[in-house]
Amino acid sequence: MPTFDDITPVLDRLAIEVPSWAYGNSGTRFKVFSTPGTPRNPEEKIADAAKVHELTGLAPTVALHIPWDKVDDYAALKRYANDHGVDLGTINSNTFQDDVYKLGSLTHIDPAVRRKAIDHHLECIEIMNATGSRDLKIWLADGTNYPGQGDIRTRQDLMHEALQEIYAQLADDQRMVLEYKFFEPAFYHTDVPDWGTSYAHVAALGDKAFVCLDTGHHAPGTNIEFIVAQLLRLGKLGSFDFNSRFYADDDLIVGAADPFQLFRIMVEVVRGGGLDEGSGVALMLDQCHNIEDKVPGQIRSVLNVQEMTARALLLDREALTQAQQAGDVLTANAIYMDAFYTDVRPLLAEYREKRGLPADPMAAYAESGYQAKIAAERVGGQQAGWGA
Ligand code: PSV
Ligand code: MN
Ligand code: MN
Repeated sequence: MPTFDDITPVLDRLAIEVPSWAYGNSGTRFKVFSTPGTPRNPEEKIADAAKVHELTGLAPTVALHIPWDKVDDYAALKRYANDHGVDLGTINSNTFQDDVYKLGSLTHIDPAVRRKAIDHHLECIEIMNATGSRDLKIWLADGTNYPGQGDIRTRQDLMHEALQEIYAQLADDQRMVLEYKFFEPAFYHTDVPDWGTSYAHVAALGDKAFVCLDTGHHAPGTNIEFIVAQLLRLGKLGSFDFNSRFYADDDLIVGAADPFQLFRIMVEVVRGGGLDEGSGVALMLDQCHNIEDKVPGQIRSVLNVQEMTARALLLDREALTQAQQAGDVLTANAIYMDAFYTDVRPLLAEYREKRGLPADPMAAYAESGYQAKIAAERVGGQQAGWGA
């Protein structure tokens, strides 16, 4: 089994991007509860994200969502982030909140609507040029509710054309990541419902297009780590949206519902080179904190990813391969489970202290007074965007 010292170089480069929208108020269609101290603008979301990074060393970048995070001067926003010790990351497009997109955006039958949706993505690329962001992330709410409502096949063709136009505007060092989701808000069919559809589109686009895997976007019981292994094998896993779910797209804290699943995913990420130096696999969170405080919710999340990554790195691969090759089912499974059951928390606490970070970032946050400070300073915080 590797020692903790063996795995620290990989832990040192672990970076988890946090989403700006995790710091805003969010909820369900029943109620959006507001939390004292909720950011009122993109700068305050970035300041909160910077606090997460300051206490964990794990979250150096913040993803923006346009137009939720629209500002006049993106270069200035980048400077603001840098002054706070973080950087701006992925730019997320949004073609799901405008009335005009009721029947689709990049797949809409009306060319004028498709034009508007394409132009929005071109504007996102302009923003990426100003922020220095590498990735444009596209999640489409496009789909239909009733059989016969739209021509599924035509919509695929329209989407391909639209994605091609957007892709053509990417600079050499920029990428597109296309996210899939099996249902919601459309209930009959979704235009990018699964990894295979996303893969087919990004493969047709070219080398700068990849799949984004959101862990909450699969049917219950789906073997997500298999998809991870396959996409890494194909060289097309661009990024993760981490969160956890009990039922649908719950967007709960990653590792909260099923830590073993997170471990299994990280084992495949490690196996497929996703944590190697220069790997193109971006680890991001896509979460909402409906009832818990948002900053410590994000701290908990990045720590959960770190913890399961450490356990995955401790897997004794040599012994595992031997057992697999010998057809020794139970020994192979025991080796796998040994890594999962290894309590790395004390070692991680020590590891953090050695790097000048708090041993317990959750406790450090509670003691920092930050929550009380933002609650006093910020009145009338923003909703994350859902239903806003
Ligand atoms: C909607 O399901 C969603 O959660 C997608 O996962 C996107 O990544 C996110 O919203 C932000 O657009
Ligand atoms: Mn997502
Ligand atoms: Mn989602």
